[in-house]
Amino acid sequence: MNAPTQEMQAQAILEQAGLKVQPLSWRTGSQVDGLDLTRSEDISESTIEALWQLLGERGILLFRQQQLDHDQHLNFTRRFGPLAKTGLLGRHAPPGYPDLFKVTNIKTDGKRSETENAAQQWHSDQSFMPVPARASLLRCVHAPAFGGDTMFANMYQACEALSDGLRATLGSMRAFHSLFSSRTLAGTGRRPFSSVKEGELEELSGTFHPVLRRHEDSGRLALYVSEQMVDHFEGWTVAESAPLLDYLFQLSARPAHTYRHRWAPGDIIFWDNRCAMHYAPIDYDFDALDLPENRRLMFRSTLA
Ligand SMILES: O=C(O)CCC(=O)C(=O)O
Ligand SMILES: [Fe+2]
Repeated sequence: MNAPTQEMQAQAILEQAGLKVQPLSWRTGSQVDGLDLTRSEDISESTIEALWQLLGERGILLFRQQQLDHDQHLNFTRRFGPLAKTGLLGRHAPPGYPDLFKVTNIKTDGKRSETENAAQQWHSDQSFMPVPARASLLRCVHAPAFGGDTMFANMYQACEALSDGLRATLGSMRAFHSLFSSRTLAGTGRRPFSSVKEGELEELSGTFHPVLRRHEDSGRLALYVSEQMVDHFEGWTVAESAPLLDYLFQLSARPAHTYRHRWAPGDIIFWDNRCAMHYAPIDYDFDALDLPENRRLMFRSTLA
């Protein structure tokens, strides 16, 4: 079945259930209105399946004006499957909720937050693990008065934009994903998790994944390399890989392949890590984090 058909089918099921579905951009993202996520147990199985199917086509789903607490956030997430192990992110969980990841720039006792810049480069969550997270749900509690956006890239579109020749070549290649790739260090000058201790590094030692991956639900091919995690192809040196990787990163981040979200408290974005990447540009005054108008507070749940 081709993509538009699956997408239209999912959308029709949601509309029959009384929901409104609107595209966020031409190819990426849909806003779904009419659901009350505080009562996710009341959402029918067919609606959950259609949401999942639409997510696999559109890469992200946006729900607005949802005032969820942590339990409601996790209950909604669990409707789609088991939660991912948080691993190292567990240290950034709110008290009593080990399955949530707190992303904030709010200081604690005058100390800067380790997650203030959690998405400093394009990435797909947990791609450095042998079995990465399928999807993530990020809920906005506070957003800066301006900026604090998150960008999403449609990796199906990136794959479709390749020539047949390059797509065929990439189809037989694998790339090495690691949280401490030389690109991360070069791009930002610092490790994303500065407090990682010896012994925890094993979890982060990295792994190979195919450069093109077939999405298990949609059946479509997506490009699967990211600036934050990938610095070389299997059997290639970092220097040899760099030009082709640079090309692929630039291709995937083309404006026509992306959607940029301006957050409002109550927004929840559900993204599919198998076909979308994300990145949070620092587009507000990062030197004035003490100002209330710069406060950013989000919580993420993650599907295994
Ligand atoms: O801060 C953001 O907008 C995204 C953070 C992030 O990468 C994540 O929660 O996975
Ligand atoms: Fe992320």
